[in-house]
Amino acid sequence: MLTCRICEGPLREICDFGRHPLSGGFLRPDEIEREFFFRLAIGICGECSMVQLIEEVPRQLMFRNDYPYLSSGSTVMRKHFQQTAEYFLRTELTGPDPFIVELGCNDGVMLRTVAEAGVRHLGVEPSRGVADIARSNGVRVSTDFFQESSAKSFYAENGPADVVYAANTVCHIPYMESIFRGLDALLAPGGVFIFEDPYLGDIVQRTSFDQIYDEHFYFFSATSVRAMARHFGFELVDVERLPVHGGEVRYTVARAGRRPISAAVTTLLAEEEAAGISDTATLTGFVERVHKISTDLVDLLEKLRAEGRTVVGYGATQKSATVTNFCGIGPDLVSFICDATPSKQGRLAPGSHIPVCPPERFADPYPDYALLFAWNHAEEIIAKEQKFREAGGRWIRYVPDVHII
Ligand code: DWN
Ligand code: SAH
Ligand code: ZN
Repeated sequence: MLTCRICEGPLREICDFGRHPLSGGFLRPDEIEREFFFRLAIGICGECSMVQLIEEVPRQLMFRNDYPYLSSGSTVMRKHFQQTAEYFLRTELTGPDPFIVELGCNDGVMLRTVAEAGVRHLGVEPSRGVADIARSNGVRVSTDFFQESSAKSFYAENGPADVVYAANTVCHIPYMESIFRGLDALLAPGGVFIFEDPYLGDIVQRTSFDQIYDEHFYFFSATSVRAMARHFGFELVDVERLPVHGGEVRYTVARAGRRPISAAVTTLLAEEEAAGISDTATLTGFVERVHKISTDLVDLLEKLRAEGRTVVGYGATQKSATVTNFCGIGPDLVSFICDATPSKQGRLAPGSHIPVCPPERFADPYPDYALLFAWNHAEEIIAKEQKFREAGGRWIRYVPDVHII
């Protein structure tokens, strides 16, 4: 029997997406032969409602020295994290000598504002390449994985943390028992653990199935996070919905009984109950819509190819690995993908082996259609690439359904 990675309750499989590569595995041509694959499938726990991957990919394969994602690549996200830092500086970090720890600080997009304010901080970032960029931005970083053992040494060296924060990182960590033991060791008695991740409610409602890939192990809801916090002796005390990355929730967790539970928690729990977020019918409906998107997208791309239209991808996102590999989209349907990240350029996208090119290739000449893989950055990218529209180009989106804009 499959069991839940949080509470060991029975896990029921919801959807099998088939064989998938590492979503961050951008390849040189000589690496194709050795490409790693695993079974991408999700299930839901009958006890705690946590939606999770069924197979776990070893962390050292994903979070490597050459981890490709740079958090500062979007103006909207830079602003989001600057505002987040400013919010912490004026709320939780106002004591005599406050201390904040960030898990998965990446290139220092959030902590650089904290560092500039002269506040004690520590970024925990196992991917050395991005950790080095954070250091060059004046951020103090440990390249350990956060877990019970490293958390205990952070405490021994720095004392208690007022805030432990993580964006788009907690959902990447299967070993949650070790994380909560680490939090118990590191957090001040009245400290808080604040984390934000893609929200199951938005994934289901928008059919953003491309949020499901190797690194995203958990798909959180207020219902499952409340149960998880309880299971490890903590309590969910606040939630806030965020518009970034296609819809996220920021959860605040404290030691049980230390903070009042906000009305927002009660409201979101009630909304999830009313929407039947963990019901079989809801999840079956989601899977049916995923199959429809896949068929519609491939039909559209094949029709455009038959008409002799040119189609390229925009944004070599890790999400796009799920779309290309699940739908079976290769260089015959999407000739290349433009992406501003230097380390992805000149490589082949995982599994699909679609070449990744610098954004300058986009206008040289403009294609007839651009498939917007970075749909979560739509506003920013469409504004930046206004000339494409003016030249008669059209964007293709596939979330919440396949449409041309
Ligand atoms: O959870 C995760 C999120 C935070 O980041 C990680 N597991 C991995 C990664 O996921 P992703 O690759 O799906 O994230 P994004 O933010 O959707 O990626 C956007 C991609 O598009 C980047 O490669 C940068 C690129 N881009 C671009 O070329 N021009 C982005 C913008 C805004 C642009 O103007
Ligand atoms: N916080 C950034 C980066 C998210 S990508 C943002 O929101 O844009 C996820 C990051 O988590 C990667 O940089 C990865 O190296 C890091 N990570 C993965 N496992 C971790 C762990 N156990 N402890 C700390 N960081 C981890
Ligand atoms: Zn469970």
